[in-house]
Amino acid sequence: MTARPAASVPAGRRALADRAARWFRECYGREPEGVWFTPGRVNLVGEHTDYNEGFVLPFALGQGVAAAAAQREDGVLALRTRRDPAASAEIPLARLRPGPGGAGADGIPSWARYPAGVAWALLSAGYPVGGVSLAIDSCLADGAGLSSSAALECSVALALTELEGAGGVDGGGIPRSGLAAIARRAENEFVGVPSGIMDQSAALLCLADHALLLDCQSLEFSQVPFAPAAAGVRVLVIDTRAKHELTDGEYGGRQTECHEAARRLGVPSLRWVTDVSELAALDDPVLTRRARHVITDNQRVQEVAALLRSSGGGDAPTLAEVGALLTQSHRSLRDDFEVSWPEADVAVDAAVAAGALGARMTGGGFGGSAIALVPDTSAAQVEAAIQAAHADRGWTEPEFLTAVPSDAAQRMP
Ligand code: GAF
Repeated sequence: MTARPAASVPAGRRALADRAARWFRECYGREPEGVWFTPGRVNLVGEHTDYNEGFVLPFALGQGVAAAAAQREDGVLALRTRRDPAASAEIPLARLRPGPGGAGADGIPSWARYPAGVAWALLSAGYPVGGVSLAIDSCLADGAGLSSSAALECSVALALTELEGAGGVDGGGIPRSGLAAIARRAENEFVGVPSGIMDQSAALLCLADHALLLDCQSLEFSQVPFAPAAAGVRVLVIDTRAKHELTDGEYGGRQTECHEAARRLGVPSLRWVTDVSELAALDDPVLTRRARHVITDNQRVQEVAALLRSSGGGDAPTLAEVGALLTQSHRSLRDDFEVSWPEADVAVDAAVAAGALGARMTGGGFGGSAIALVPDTSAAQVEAAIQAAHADRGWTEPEFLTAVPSDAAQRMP
């Protein structure tokens, strides 16, 4: 199934795109040829399952990253970000290659490795890329675990492919799922972050009022109706303000453990294990816990998707069942996979005690955001309870955002 973003443009996207175009004019003294917007994502359920060839169920946010771009004649990739105007880069395309250890081109700011990696991955896959000036702007907090890196990669990937012609992406040149794989390759091989395929797929394939059910083995996907607002329920995103970084080794460590568990079980990946009783064959307690999380979260993805489908996007009783599964997922990530962090654990407990239908960390873990499924009537008390629980511990005040399931990346009309 292909995903086509709707033609309408929400006001927040328009405002960000206009700001990115102004930033482009300030940087380069000319008009951009186009602006591409890519959303961040929330993963509803199915965490650390993507690199185990399992299932995920993310949806796209209204918030994201915009890239304003225009071609240039000198074969240079010029990069500017409004977040950090001093951290600019000008890289001759002919000199792009992954550095030792996957660090990317020497001497370029760390944020610029993502767009540079995308240009390198497109060239490596045989697609033409000419000189381009890019001006980036964002309304997503960095390090909040909402996939700002994938949003940056995918905005740049769309800009480079569409400026180069050859059909671009929505003109039929490269399928969106193929572009997701290229953006992931940029992150894995050029930047050196060993992420799975979920975030880039969400950025490029999601539909408004739906979550994306993605089989990370076959890469087949389908759209699952998810419209909690119709039932008076919201997805509250809690940025715990504990910064999330995938480069710090813990994320890669979990991958190694999962691959080792699969090897000892004699299967190509943990996707092939569907019953926790099969884990009796593992004699290592840590590997058993890691594998149990992956197996049970794959099951929870299927259960949540079935519940949402059967209720046409989630009525109130169904969302209560979904909420219970989200809280189970959090416990599994906390106790079996051990990737949650204190601020998320406290936020989840406080949210559920104050009336949330369920809550869990979202994304890679070790910092970032949690989500809570909250009836509108309890929203104020849930936010207040989380705020108070954090204040009692002397932690930075969390930030809240209501997540609206939104369309994937688009060229701004
Ligand atoms: C990060 C990664 F980038 C994803 O690929 C995924 O593994 C996620 O952590 C955990 O589910 O967002």
